[in-house]
Amino acid sequence: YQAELSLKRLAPRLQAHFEMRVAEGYDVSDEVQHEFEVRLEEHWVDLFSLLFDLYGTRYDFFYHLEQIMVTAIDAWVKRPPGLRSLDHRRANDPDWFASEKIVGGALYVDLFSDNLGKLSDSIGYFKELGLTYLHLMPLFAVRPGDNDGGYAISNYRSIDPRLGTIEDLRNLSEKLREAGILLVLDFVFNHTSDDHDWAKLAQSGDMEYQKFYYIFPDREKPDQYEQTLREIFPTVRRGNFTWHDGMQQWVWTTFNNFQWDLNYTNPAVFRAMAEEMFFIASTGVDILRLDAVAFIWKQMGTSCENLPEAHKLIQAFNRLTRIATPSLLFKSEAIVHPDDVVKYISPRECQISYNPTLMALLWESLATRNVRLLTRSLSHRHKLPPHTAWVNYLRCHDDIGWTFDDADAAALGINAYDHRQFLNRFYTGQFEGSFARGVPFQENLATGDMRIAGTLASLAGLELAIEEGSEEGKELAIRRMLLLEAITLSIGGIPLLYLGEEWGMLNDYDFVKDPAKAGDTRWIHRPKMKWEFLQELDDTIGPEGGSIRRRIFRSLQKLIAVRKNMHAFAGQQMELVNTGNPHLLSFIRIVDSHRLIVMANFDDSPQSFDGNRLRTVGLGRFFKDALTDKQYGTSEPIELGAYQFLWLQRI
Ligand code: OTU
Repeated sequence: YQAELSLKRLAPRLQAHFEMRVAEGYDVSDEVQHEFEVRLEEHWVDLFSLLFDLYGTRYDFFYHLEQIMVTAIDAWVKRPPGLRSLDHRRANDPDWFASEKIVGGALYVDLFSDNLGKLSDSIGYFKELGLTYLHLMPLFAVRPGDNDGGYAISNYRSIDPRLGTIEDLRNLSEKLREAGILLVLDFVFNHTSDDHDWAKLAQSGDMEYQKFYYIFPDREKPDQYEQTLREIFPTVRRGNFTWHDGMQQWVWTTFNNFQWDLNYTNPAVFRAMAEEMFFIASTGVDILRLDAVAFIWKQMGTSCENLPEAHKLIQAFNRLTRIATPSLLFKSEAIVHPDDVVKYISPRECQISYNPTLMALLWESLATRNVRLLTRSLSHRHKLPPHTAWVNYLRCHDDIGWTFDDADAAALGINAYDHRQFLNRFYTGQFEGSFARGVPFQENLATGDMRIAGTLASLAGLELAIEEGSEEGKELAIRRMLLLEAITLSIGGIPLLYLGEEWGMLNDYDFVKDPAKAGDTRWIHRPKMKWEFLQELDDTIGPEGGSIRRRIFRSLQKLIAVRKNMHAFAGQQMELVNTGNPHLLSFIRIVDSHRLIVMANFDDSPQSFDGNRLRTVGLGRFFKDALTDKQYGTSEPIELGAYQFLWLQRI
């Protein structure tokens, strides 16, 4: 009743706002306005309840509510017609992103192609590799010096001049759309840079903007909060607060000192960030990656991570997009405990999410050569609600953290603390027999905690093998890389490559020469693209000759092409197949009448699987590997070589 009454009271003001925009010359037909109103009706009660829960006790709640709705109207009024027609199509097809045709790639504009203008020239490259989804790492204006790889944004409405202009971004997004490639950009909404206008106003003593952040005159509150907080970047600074000399006050900075956490208990912050979100969306973005979702709400006496209000905030942003930009999806970046990761995933919150648990456990399986923990986790953690999807990846611009569930490990007799210590030793190459060449990220000497940095190839053993000149080592490393890729491409969800992977790029140790990067080991896995690699694709060298890089590129390209051709890889549904062998992972993918069995050997020695176990999975008695066409049957053991995988289909 409250919601309806509020809408009735708001309606004339919203009408007046529409009329004002028409008078200003915006092209708003009755039909366009009507569409907005229909969706507003549909989502109003939800939106109102969310905002009321978050801000209803404020004396000026109704004022903020109106401002927020005006923001949504403007987003719709100014929405380019091309995006509006996309809005129609996708609103009627809530599973549009479940397609097997979607394969993603992520890159840094400057490291890949210098700038946005030149990036358009690479559309042919993306198509050749088979990508249909492109995540550009943050490209907005940033503070001078260290900017955390673009995550310290000083202006969400202008592009870092080294990369181009908003016009360049619009041009690129149009070209990508014509090429059938989705555009993904970050919405870095937990914090701004310390030189964002809001932060500068706060520094100049403006109270209104000091309330945009968490600012404290002394240590009293910070010390109380610290009792229950984790440290995310402990090598940057102990604790979560930074002293600001100019203001003579403490500022909440979960990440770097120059990244100021926004204060979402203030509805003006919600509205201001909604405006920035809609601006970013208007450049033609299909998916927004919601950065650091876990941290956006704080509450004394808690960990200030994954709080119920954080979900409400994202849901409120989601409702706004359903009303004003319905084709836009949210991708959750919650690199936290698996129980918390899934809480962000729903059509009403984030439709898609990174799958950090699968990522970590694939690396875990590679180190242990055993899929028990992976299988256990998949058995109860892979399934998602309808109209949502995992984004499956192996590496990204960030570190690897061992975020598996301690109880999943304990059920198998694995001590989680010890196991993480083992994995850290393994992936930093300190464990006897390790093939990996990773480096520690954010090692916390107080807790013994650390995360791992390094490229896919270096972590999978290619760097060490090249250094040792071991042909066998190189072979095994390449197989490990392709094994992991084959899983993310087939297990259900959107696969996401981190570009450079397709060439087996090794760690780049030169980052230490740049003072703005030297303190952050993640730069080791952010190398510059080397375009000369493309010459190595020359097939006249013969299929068995040529470089390691060519083999990796061509193999990955083939895996992608085969995936995009098999409808069984659409969607999310996946059932594990009991292999009776701790080194072998197997699962079945079923979509309508299409089925496919994936088998993967995580051991470096051959493993055998009783074909009989596949009698009841509906493939028939004879089937073939979609990648090699080799035939198999239920009456014989299926032999898999070191790190071999099969995509088995009916003949
Ligand atoms: C994100 O990651 C970004 O991906 C990082 O590149 C940024 O540095 C950071 O936010 C700040 O913007 O701590 O090590 O989910 O693991 O959000 C990466 C929890 C990070 C964090 C994650 C964060």
